[in-house]
Amino acid sequence: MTTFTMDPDWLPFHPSPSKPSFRLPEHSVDAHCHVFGPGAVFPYAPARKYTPCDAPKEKLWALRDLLGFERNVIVQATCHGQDNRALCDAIADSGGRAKGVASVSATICDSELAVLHESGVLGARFNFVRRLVDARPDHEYEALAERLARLGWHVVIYFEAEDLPDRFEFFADLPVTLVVDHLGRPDVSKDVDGPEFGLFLRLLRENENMWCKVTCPERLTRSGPPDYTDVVPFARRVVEEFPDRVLWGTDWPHPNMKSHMPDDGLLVDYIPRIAPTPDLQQKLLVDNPLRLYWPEENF
Ligand code: 0GY
Repeated sequence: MTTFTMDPDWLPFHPSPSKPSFRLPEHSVDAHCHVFGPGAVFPYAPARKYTPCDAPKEKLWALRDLLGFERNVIVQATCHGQDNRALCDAIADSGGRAKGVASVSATICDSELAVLHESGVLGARFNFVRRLVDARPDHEYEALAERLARLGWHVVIYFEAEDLPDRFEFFADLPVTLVVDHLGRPDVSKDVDGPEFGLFLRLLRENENMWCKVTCPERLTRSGPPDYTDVVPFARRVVEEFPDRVLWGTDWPHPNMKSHMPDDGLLVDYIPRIAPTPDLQQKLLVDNPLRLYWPEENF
């Protein structure tokens, strides 16, 4: 049995999150969260860029119930590389209340993709954040995107805003439904009406196959918790302009946070600030994620 020691500067998830004041609508989905290990059962990848603390499925289910979510979308984290066993184990344990987004290699064969699909995986993540993964050639992503689209999957893309000008056409040309992580990671000290965020809004405007997670104020903020005042205009702009293509999630257990560890209950209380009406909340938390991840239920 391999044991792992978390990085010395690793911030563990909040030990006792508060119960939110905001009452989530019925059937709400936490559409971006992770499971880590436990490393003794599901070893972390040799090529990982960080070693986290274990964040097993049981803790995720407890958080789901405390916050008032019904379901989870678990996104494969880079510390597990392309070994999706911890993810699939969690989905299998969820009683139909979790779906997954995997990480897959360019050489994955159709039968392996079929096994993931059967397990409840409906998407793959393409990660372009250099501190998290080594670069892969674009043609690998293009070929994979075509294969995944045929399966009815979508692709989650994670990138930094400063890389968008170079990547704009590449993303626009990927022939698959795309979901952008964490608002495209804008620099929120800049103007929400400025050219940088304007480019991101243009990407969403010109490509109706693109969705956006309005997640991670805790990663983007400079003004800090719990109000994340500087992130609100960015997230709210996207929610209001693209109400049918937005998703929300906790990002528990919040990998690689350095400034602070959010209280997940207070993160839920932030939702009405970016989705101020019951109609927007229903789309963000229920209708959109169910349409993407539980299409078989025809809500
Ligand atoms: C996130 C963000 C991060 C990490 C990962 O897969 C990952 O390792 O996603 C990050 O460090 O920004 O989405 O949880």
